[in-house]
Amino acid sequence: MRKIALITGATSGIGEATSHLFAENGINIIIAGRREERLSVLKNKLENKNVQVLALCFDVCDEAQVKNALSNLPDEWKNIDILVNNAGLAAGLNTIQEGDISDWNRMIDTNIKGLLYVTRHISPGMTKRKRGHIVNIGSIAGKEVYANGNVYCATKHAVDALTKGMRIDLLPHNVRVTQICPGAVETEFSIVRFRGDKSRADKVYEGYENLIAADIADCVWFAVSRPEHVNINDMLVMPTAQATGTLFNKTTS
Ligand code: NDP
Ligand code: 8X3
Repeated sequence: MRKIALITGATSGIGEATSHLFAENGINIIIAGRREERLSVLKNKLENKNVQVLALCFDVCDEAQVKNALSNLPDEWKNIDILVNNAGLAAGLNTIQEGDISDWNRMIDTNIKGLLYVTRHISPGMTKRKRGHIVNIGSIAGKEVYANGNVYCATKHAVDALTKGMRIDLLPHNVRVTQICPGAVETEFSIVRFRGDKSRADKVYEGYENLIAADIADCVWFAVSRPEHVNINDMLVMPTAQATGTLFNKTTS
């Protein structure tokens, strides 16, 4: 029987690339995000790869929406084998003393509380069935802290801690828990961070070869396709030209 995966943040970047790779490997997928039109286009593309797709439009920050979407799944979609907690964002890049409190709330609500809400609704099915795999998308920002990254880094450090906590709590239930921590991946991430300022976003990726979303999708697929007795705990995946959150080997400045 085909496995079922739920991928949050499937409308763009890493989540979208992971959805394609899962479909190519015969996984039926629940794709989730807030942008309905994108979900519908992606659903069609994935169905052309001969898998079943369910599109769920909800905001991970809104616990009522998460509950409504995930507690009313059709029977054939209830037994989720793989949860990829990918939805996330950075908002702004500011010192703590100049930080925008609404940016802080968005990052905390999405990257921490959203991940928790989705996990809380999906993990009981996994513990009941005594199988499942949760993959959290962390970041280099969850391993170190860089200037002006304060709250985003804190949210990704929280993902790091939650991944470890989940692994301990789910241990008796045979549920695997993995964290994938990317360095710089060119997606819509920086466009969102800089509120649609595309030229500022483009500069983040200038002068070196950044990762692309498919590189991270490969890592997610590697983790979930290991034999059942193997758990990939944590993968920190950087561009060859990036050593730390902020140190790059750039050919141009
Ligand atoms: P994108 O901006 O391209 O994609 C982010 C995805 O998250 C979108 O599909 C978006 O969908 C979804 N999302 C954001 N907020 C919400 C919300 N409130 N409810 C539901 N879905 C939401 O960025 P990436 O693909 O790069 O980001 C994916 C993950 O990877 C994030 O957790 C990010 O922190 C992490 N990451 C990214 C790195 C990078 O350099 N790009 C490096 C390290 C980690 P929609 O807008 O339709 O809701
Ligand atoms: C996204 C990468 O370097 O902006 O998590 O923190 S970074």
